[in-house]
Amino acid sequence: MDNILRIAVQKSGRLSEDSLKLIKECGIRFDNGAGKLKTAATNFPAEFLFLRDDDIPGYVEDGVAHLGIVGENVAVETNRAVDTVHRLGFSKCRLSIGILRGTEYTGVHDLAGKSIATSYPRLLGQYLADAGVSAQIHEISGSVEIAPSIGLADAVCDIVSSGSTLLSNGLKEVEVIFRSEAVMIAHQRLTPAQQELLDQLLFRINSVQAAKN
Ligand code: PRT
Ligand code: ZN
Repeated sequence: MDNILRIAVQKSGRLSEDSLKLIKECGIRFDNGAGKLKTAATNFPAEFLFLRDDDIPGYVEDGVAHLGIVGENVAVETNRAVDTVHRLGFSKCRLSIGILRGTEYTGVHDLAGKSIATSYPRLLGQYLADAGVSAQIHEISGSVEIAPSIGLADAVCDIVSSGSTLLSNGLKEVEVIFRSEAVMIAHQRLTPAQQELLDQLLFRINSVQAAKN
């Protein structure tokens, strides 16, 4: 299995469609029959694994997958030993702090002593440490935006795209702490044959991206 690239992509979610589109634009053909967890390319030595996005960095670190496509937010938060080899330009979003709309806010120091609900404790913790602010991080895995209105936390730190989720939960965005897009991550100990295949793939991705600009 030395001369095949195993590429992990999100099974179903906001990254899936654009990830598969990019692969197709690179001229790589495969059959992604509904519900399949693994499929082989028919005209390139690659296999695709369809996984939850949160699991992809760990698989790439372990070498179960050689490459993966994930949001940079997930790549950084999971803190796995992988290399980011390319920025892909889709699934752009930001990780932001939001507070209840009626609350006065003059700057990040207003968060001192407050509790902030998030699924991104590492990124938030780093941001607060850099800002010299001591706040309580309340880790929750989903429906983060509801936390302030039900009294679970004073603020949230979550992914924002259009801003409509914040708005509909009575929140306002007060700090952007991280800007993200989809990235390609790679295992750190590829064989020379796999590295050669990765170079070929990156060459094709660059050509696809150049044609769009
Ligand atoms: O099932 P699996 O674990 O694989 O997927 P998931 O549900 O964890 O992730 P998914 O598919 O929601 O998102 C995958 C990646 O897409 C994220 O890691 C981000 O890099 C990127 N992305 C881009 C987004 C958004 N835009 C986005 N809007 N991820 C999440 N959101 C959510 C956000 O959490 C919030 O609830 O959408 C809401 C905010 O959207 P707006 O438009 O109302 O601001
Ligand atoms: Zn996920």
